[in-house]
Amino acid sequence: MGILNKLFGITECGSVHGELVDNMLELVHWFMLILGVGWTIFMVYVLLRYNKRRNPKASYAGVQGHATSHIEIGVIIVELILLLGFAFPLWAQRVDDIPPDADVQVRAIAQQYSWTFHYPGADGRFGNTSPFFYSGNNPVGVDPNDPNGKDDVVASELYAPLGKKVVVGVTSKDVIHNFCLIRARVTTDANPGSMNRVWFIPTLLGKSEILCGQLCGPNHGTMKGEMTVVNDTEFIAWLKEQNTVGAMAAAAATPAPAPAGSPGPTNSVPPAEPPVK
Ligand SMILES: [Cu+2]
Repeated sequence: MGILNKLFGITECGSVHGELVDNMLELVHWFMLILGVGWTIFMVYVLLRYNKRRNPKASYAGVQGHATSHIEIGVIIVELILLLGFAFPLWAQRVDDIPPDADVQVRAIAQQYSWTFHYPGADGRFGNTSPFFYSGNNPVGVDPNDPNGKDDVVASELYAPLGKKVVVGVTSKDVIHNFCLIRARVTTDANPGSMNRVWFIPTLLGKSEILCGQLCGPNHGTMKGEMTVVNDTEFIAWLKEQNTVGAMAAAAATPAPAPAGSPGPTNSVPPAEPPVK
């Protein structure tokens, strides 16, 4: 990691492409540092050189040379190269060049103020989803009549296998949020009614934070999720332990008796919503 990135306390990078993001960040910080120091020196020089005592009479002609214009044009050229040469292509690779052979497909569904994750399950196919199907027992809005959706996995955490291509589809149930995975150096808005996709290859095992990167309401600051990167076998084992859409629907249809020793009746589960045509 570059000196300035380290100085500013940037989170350790945990994705393959993240090095490129960090390099650009380091470069931009150096560029801004040079500009900031340069302009500060120039300002101090102007204050001393053109003070009232040394220049009792104002110059009506002003600056005659073109040095500052040349510096300005130079700065614009460097900024254009940074933006068009590095930033745009890097971003396009994350959001446009989605690999068709992704190892893991997952959807991150934002709501005030939490994240829910939706995996396609053993068949590798997501069930059809619609905002009309969102309910307490169907937090990812899978069509209850779609057979592809029965084995879909619902989780409150994001798990990802190390070194694999992970594609995250991001959407929202209510307002605009932002899926911000700092360690993996990816972020994209969560907009209701659309699915923004972004992808990465995790390179660091362990847990890291998922933040909401858009001011989405009074408790925006508490809207945190967690990503855990594990090895392949642990990932498959974890996936098997999670709730499925089919199991949640079945549990809702037949309320289980209260477990022995439980403190009285629990909150009743509302009946499933009728399918919307
Ligand atoms: Cu949010």
